[in-house]
Amino acid sequence: TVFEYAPAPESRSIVTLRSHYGLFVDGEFTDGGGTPLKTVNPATEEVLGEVAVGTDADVDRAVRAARKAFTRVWGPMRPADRGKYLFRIARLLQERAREFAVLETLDNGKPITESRDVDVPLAAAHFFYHAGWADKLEHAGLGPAPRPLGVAGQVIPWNFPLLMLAWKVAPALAAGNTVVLKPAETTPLTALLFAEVCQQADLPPGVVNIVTGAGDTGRAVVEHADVDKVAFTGSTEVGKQIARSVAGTRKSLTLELGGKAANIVFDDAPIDQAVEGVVRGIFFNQGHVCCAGSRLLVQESVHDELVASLQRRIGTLRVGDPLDKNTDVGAINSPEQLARIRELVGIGEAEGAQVWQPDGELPERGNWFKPTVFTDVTPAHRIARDEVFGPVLSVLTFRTPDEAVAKANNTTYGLSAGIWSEKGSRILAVADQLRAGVVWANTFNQFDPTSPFGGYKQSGYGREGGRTGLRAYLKES
Ligand code: TXE
Repeated sequence: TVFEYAPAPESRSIVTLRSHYGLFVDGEFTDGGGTPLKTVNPATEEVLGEVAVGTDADVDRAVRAARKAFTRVWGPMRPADRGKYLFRIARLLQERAREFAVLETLDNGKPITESRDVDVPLAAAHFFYHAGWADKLEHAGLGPAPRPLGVAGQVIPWNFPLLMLAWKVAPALAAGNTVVLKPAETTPLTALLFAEVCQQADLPPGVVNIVTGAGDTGRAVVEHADVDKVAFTGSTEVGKQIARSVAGTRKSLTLELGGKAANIVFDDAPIDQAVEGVVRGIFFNQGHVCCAGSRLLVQESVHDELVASLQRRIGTLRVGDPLDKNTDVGAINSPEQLARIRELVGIGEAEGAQVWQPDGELPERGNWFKPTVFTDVTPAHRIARDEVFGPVLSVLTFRTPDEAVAKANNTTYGLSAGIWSEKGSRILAVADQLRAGVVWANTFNQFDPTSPFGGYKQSGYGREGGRTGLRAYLKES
């Protein structure tokens, strides 16, 4: 299909790294007032480049550029013309797919097969999908004359840098808004390459502004008085701070926060297929996934068989060089994240769960963590409750469907869940009772721009993707 246009990346020589990267404001790359940050390849510890840091004044410049573009150009533009720009961006993402994939892998540490086959094609798919919406919003059942909100301030994390940008920017632009986006401090490079794509597409200056920096820059975006809408994906802790700071303003807010998903395997599930799904559910992207299947709930009668097959399969996973096409598990994105994973794993051992890791050496340089499985886990253990955001699976058991549902819902989060069973009626009955924004059946971690994604409880509020996702960027009248 058209989205599968992504030739195999050869090597990092396809990307040209710069020693210094600027902010993208009003259609141009400019310097930032803060002390620049270094962005590092987590697999080698090599410094990839120095990146400008946006101050409050830089964020203000970006918001003013976005406001001007909204008022004068993007807002008044014919919706069909906005759609053409989105199509152009989508095509350029496909044409430059290799470059985006290699750059994403260098900056983030994820396996090249994932950035090549998942992140980049899905980012392009998001722009294609939303390009189609631009001139059809009045037919979307969102009220008689849906209008854009204005300037969107968007803050994104480091686990899917380009894809999270696409989830935020594509619907905002399709609905007629302009944006100021702050990428995560450890993974700014594909957002800056995206800025080049905006220039290449002749997108009017100020429609998309990218302001790099850390939490202070993010806070400046969120708190800017002339921002109409805030969209955030990141930690629950920062999400709560943002909700507090936005409360009492006229801004609208969507939050996509953490998760602790249950992957429920019934005794009638095809075991081999379930093992693949459980492995994909937790080790995809090193487990740096908000909807990762980090709690395996397995029916007691098949526990031993499933855990044994799981361990055999994990033993075949290759951990290492993210640019190698045979790699299954790449590098942990930052030393800070590695420290968080180590701490929680240490707590898991101290609390009495049994830890298992496959044999094999990890590379000496860089941030690495072996695929890890905890058994003998109880619902009270921290590793059963806290988001690890790493390649760490906790295995719990259940006897009846009711017990599975109760344990799956026994979490402060509610982003996703998985069910493995041959029985359709059981899948439907259990799915109905799970308090999770997405429930997968006999599969896991499937994404599509047409499907709304978002959470219950402390996983946040609002949805991204599909018709529902557009609501977050429209005044419905
Ligand atoms: O997140 P932060 P961190 C979870 C995961 C992980 C933990 C910490 O459990 O271990 O969070 O990760 C910007 N105002 N998730 O510290 O700090 C920041 O610069 C505005 C789950 O990286 O939330 C970055 O761009 N912005 C999650 C973004 O917020 C602020 C993905 C996310 O960083 C800010 C990431 C502030 N006060 C982590 N402080 C998911 N849902 O997928 C920071 N930022």
